[in-house]
Formats: sequence, C-alpha cells, structure tokens
Amino acid sequence: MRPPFFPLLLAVMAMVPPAEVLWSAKAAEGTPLARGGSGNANAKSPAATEPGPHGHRLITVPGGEYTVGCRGHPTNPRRTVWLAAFWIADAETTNEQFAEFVAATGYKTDAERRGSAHIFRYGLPEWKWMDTPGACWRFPQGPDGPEAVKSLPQHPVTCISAADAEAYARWAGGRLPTQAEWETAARAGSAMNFPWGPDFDPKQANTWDGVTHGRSTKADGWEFTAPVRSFPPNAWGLYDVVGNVFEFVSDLPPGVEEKSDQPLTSARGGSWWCSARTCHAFNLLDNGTMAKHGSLPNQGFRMAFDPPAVSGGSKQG
Ligand SMILES: [Ca+2]
Repeated sequence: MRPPFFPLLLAVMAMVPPAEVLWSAKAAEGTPLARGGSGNANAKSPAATEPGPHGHRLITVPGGEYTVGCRGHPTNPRRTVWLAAFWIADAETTNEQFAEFVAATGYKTDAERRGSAHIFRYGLPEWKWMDTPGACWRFPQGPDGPEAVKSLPQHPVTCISAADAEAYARWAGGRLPTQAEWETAARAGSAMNFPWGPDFDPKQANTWDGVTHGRSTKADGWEFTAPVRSFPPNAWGLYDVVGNVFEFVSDLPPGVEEKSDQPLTSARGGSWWCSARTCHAFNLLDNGTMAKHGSLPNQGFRMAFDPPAVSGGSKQG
C-alpha cells in the first residue's frame, strides 16, 4: 500500500528539522489521460534542436493550448493550459555544466553549506536515505564514492537542492520549467503515461531494477545515474524525461500550498532510485514534493529559457 500523499508529508514535516529532506509522491489513482491511443490533438512539431548557452541543446516548444494531467489525479488533474513559446534543454544538466557554474561564481550548494547530503545505501528501509557528511554534488555517493567532475562528467548533477538549481539557472540566463511546461515537453504530443506508450518498458529509462531496493540487477545498464542521453528520446527529442533523475520544476503541484516554515519544491519524471515500491513516479503524470533546500542523489534539473522578445537575439553564452 502506498503512503497517503499530503497527510504523510505534513506528518513528517512536523517531526523533522527544516533542512531535513522530505519526499512525497503519489501515483495516479484515476483514469489515465489515455491508454493505448496514438497521441492526441496536442501534437505539434517543435523546431529542431539548437545550440544554447553553456552546452545546453535547446528544443523550441511552440506557444499554444495544451492538455496536461489526468482525471482523478490528486495533484495533477486533467486541465487545459496556455503556454507562451519556450525553449527547453534536451537533456538534464550535467556535472560538467554545473562545475562550470561553480568555477565561475564560487557558489556553495546547500549540501556543502550544511556539510552533508542524504544519499542511498544498500540495506536502508524503503523510502529512507542516509544523511552522510561529505556527500554533495561533487561526491553524490558519499566521500568514498566517485568524484562527479572527474568520473561522472556527463551524468546529471545531483545532491543539489531546488534552490541550487535556481541559482544555476539564473547564472545561465534561464529558469526551471513550470509543471505545465515540463509535462508538455515531456509528453511531446503523447496522451499516454510514458513517452513510448501506455505501459512501462524498463529498456526505455533508467529506473531501479526490481520491486524493492535489494541489489540492483543493472538490467537497464545502470545502478545509479546514467550519462544523459543514454536512453531513447521522446518524440520531440528530449532525453530522460522518465527516469535517471527527478527534475525540479518551478511551481508546486495544483492543490499543494507553500508552508511558511518549510519551503517546498516539486519534481517530475522519477529517477534511477525509483522502484515499483519506492516513489513509483517514473511516468509523465506524477509530481512529488520535497523540501526546497533538501539534497538527494536522485534529484536534478533540466533548463528552460525564454525566447528573446525581439527576434534575432543570440542564445550563445
Ligand atoms: Ca537502473
């Protein structure tokens, strides 16, 4: 039985210090947006990938009306949204890209300022992380693990908080996508639960191989994060919208209110850590909520950019 969504979050919040990591997600209990269909009326053809700032490859999403969510979903109800045109990165932001930001600014992440991040260890109960001194974006598996910049340069940056992701985005001249923007780009015109169809396919995304967190079989090739673009893209050319790392978005799910004593953030798409029993959010519908300054090894982000108001502007940075 999955834990209840917001009641659990509130109960946990009352017991933990502000810097503690919280995570709550709930799968859809209602009718999927569509099952077994062949796309929907949202289908549009965005422009080809273009070079953007700091190595980001950008996909143009045309402005217009889009349908997101599904009937009966507690935090992602089916609704029509209007979006202005925007650019979205084809891949999650990498350790190499984040290192460029840190080298240019001297930025210290939330985990570095605290001196620890919550990371995965075998043997932990489901849904549990271990607060580990020395863990941060540079050492996302802990200080005894690989150094991200040297060993994992093309893997998504992790153990960064949503606040850290926003700091990077401001420096890079962009922002995090909204819930609706993320889902529209991730759907790429599909009305189904996954970019490839109505049912989960473990060969299409980096998730946890198994129902629980017993030893990973690496059936999809990866125990933890995978280099970005390791799995097939969606119809618009976005990679890893499902699996690899949860991607922070800029707004909370519908119906989830900000807490003055505990800033919250939300993320989409599921991650390498997501097993069938843990989080279960590796799809196009579910949206989890966690502490805005929390740092986990399965949390990353994808950049969005606003087109210049006057055509002819350069995206090179
Ligand atoms: Ca995997």
